[in-house]
Amino acid sequence: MSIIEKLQQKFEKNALPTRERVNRLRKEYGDYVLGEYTLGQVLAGQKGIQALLCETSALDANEGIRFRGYSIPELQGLLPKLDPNGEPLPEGIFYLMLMNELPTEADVKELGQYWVDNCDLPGYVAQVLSAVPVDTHPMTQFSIGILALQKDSKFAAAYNDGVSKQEYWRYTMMDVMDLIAKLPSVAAYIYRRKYKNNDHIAPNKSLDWSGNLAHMMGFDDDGLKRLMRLYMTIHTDHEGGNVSAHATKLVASALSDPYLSFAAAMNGLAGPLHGLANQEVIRWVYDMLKELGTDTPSSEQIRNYCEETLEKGRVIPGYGHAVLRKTDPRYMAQREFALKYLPNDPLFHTISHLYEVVPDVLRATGKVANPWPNVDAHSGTLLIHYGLVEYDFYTVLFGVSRALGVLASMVLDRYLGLPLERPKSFTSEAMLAKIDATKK
Ligand code: HAX
Repeated sequence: MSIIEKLQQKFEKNALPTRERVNRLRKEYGDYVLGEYTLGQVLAGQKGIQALLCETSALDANEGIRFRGYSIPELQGLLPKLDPNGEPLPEGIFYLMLMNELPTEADVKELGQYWVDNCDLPGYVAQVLSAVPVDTHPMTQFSIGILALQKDSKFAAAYNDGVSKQEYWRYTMMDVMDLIAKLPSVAAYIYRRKYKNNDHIAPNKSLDWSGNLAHMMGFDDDGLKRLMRLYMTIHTDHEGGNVSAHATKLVASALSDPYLSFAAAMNGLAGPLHGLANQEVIRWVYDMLKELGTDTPSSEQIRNYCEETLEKGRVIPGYGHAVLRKTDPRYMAQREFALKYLPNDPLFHTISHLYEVVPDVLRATGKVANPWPNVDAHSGTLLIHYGLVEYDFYTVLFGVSRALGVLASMVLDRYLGLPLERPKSFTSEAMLAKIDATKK
């Protein structure tokens, strides 16, 4: 039996109770009132409105993310690792999110082997990427590379052949496995072309998925490989409503295949209020250090610089969150990594210093709902430490990881037969008229 058939067999068995539960909710509780929502919430970006089903992870405002019920510190102990003192393998968190079951070492090894064995890019993808101006933002190139791969979608081909809707999830899973296998190669191709004179590096298929990504980008030291395993694990999923996860769900709900759906997610991740914040943090910190003329600014200098940023009508990148109301546990996981492996790094000290100063500055505005750092406040400093200094590339790495969560969800959504998403919109004129009518 192939690994895909094995995964499908296990998935069907493990996902059946979820399908039964969702069908029960549909049949028996369709008229259950979830809550009321206000016009204010809609105009604030639908914040706090529970309107999406997502099983792979759940986000608590104070505690942070749990993947299938497990927190990041718990998973650091429970997921298989290459080295007992190292970081978990992201293959394991994908398996957990997809199967709702912790993987064995053998599960993770088999999955990772499939991904690296299938990482080679078709020649036409390299041709498409080579035609893009090299100064095009890496996230735009990433989205183009993903779309170029769509030609080989097994879901799209099966749909064209008239496959039954009961079988959609099987072809979705095949595409998901192929796409995840190829994303590190797309990312590495863009990286080597843009920053390393188009000098490409062949995959090393004896490495794990993250290790091979680091290798193809040109980093063969243990440090970056170790960091990649943590990075690729913690950026995977953040429940269903964030822009990249929701974009995947929305586009997939039209029965678009995983390539089309995931490219949409990446276009959302490329926004500065979402994933692009990881490059913006480093850009903003470097601008600050340059303007202040020091690598070790005082708290007062940092405070003044933050206030200037706010006065200019800009945000302080890496701080704030639409759901979280405490420090992001993904920030803390990276901080612990830094304390363990790079405690004397000067940029890490600046990032830690910001953590002491920025929350008070944001609180003083009186309007910021969450003054604490999010995942993006910390990731750049770790990458820079290991020599990955091209910060406009960072969101691509976030994107490679995000695939694991949103595409695991997509397989499940197809299995559950979730319908087309189609909320109702209104015009402001009609809304005011409606409100006026209720006052009469
Ligand atoms: N700096 C300055 N102002 C901020 C701020 C920050 N870091 N965070 C929030 N605010 C402002 C908002 O811009 C908003 O101002 P206006 O009323 O003038 O429009 C006000 O505070 C209220 O916003 P909020 O309710 O606290 O936050 P939202 O839910 O609207 O937005 C954001 C959440 C993450 C977009 C926001 O906090 C932000 O812009 N942060 C900086 C960018 C960032 O780090 N993004 C990454 C978030 C995590 C993520 O998705 N990673 O991929």
